[in-house]
Amino acid sequence: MSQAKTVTQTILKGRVVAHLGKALIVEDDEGKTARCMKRTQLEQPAVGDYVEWMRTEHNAGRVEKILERQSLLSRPAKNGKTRPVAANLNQIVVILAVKPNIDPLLLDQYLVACEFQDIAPLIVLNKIDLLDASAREETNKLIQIYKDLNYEVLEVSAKELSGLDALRKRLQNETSLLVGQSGVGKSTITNALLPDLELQTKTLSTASGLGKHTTTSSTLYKLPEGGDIIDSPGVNIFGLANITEQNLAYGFREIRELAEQCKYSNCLHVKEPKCAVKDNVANGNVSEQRYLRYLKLRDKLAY
Ligand SMILES: Nc1nc2c(ncn2[C@@H]2O[C@H](COP(=O)(O)OP(=O)(O)O)[C@@H](O)[C@H]2O)c(=O)[nH]1
Ligand SMILES: [Mg+2]
Ligand SMILES: [Zn+2]
Repeated sequence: MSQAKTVTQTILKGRVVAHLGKALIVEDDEGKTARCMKRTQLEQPAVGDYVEWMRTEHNAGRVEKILERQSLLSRPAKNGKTRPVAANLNQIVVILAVKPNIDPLLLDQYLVACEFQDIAPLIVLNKIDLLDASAREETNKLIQIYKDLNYEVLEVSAKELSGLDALRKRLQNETSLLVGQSGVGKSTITNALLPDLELQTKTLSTASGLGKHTTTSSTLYKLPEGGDIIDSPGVNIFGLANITEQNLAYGFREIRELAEQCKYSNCLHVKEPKCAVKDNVANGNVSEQRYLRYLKLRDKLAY
């Protein structure tokens, strides 16, 4: 051998900031981005993952390793598999619009998913500017149920830019995912929180080489105050797909807490005798509305 090939590839540290089908955008410590593929054997990286990668070309590379995750949010995919949506999330921001109305069943479904994935939820009520006195009263009643369960609830108007400072504070230095039905104001809120959204989007499209950044991809945006928002268009259906009857019960905080007082350790709080949950619904300690939604969601489980 005339000359041994000793090209030592430098291992770089980075974070996955966008996921576009097969390609990933990885950002290095200096904020520079590269379009990456993953090593063939490697499991699918998710947006938010901290990774080790190697440069293969000027602006391209290969992800070699996924560093330990604090959390991973997945959603159901074809043939019973799951797809990673976002990694290292600290919180899920559930956005609801007070008008035309809050859908409490959907809220509970989101909260169950958060409890199940062990990611802290933050409830944000948007369009507060549209509340009239009677709707205000109704909203307060509903929200009190969640405050009593120690859920944090913020009220904002993305349109009038009110309540946003409190929200910014709660997002600072966290990695958050915004979820909510179409039309509740996710985009309006994101725009208000990210003054340089357009620039960040442009940087990512350049890095992806795809020209226009596709809306079907998951993307991580940086908040000016520190912290990130992950935007994942397909995430609204992350719902109840992996959730069993037992997990659903676990996802209702008040039910989880009372379950150990039920006569049967496998009590599902439906028809079983000596059920502490039903007793507490009867005596008013547990919100009957929540309990009825628990039963409704049970019916929705695909079993
Ligand atoms: N009155 C009012 N309208 C809002 C507010 N936030 C968003 N909207 C409007 O609600 C509609 C849907 O908002 P958008 O951000 O696109 O919702 P998304 O589908 O969740 O992204 C738009 O017409 C917004 O202008 C708000 O705080 N108050
Ligand atoms: Mg939108
Ligand atoms: Zn029970």
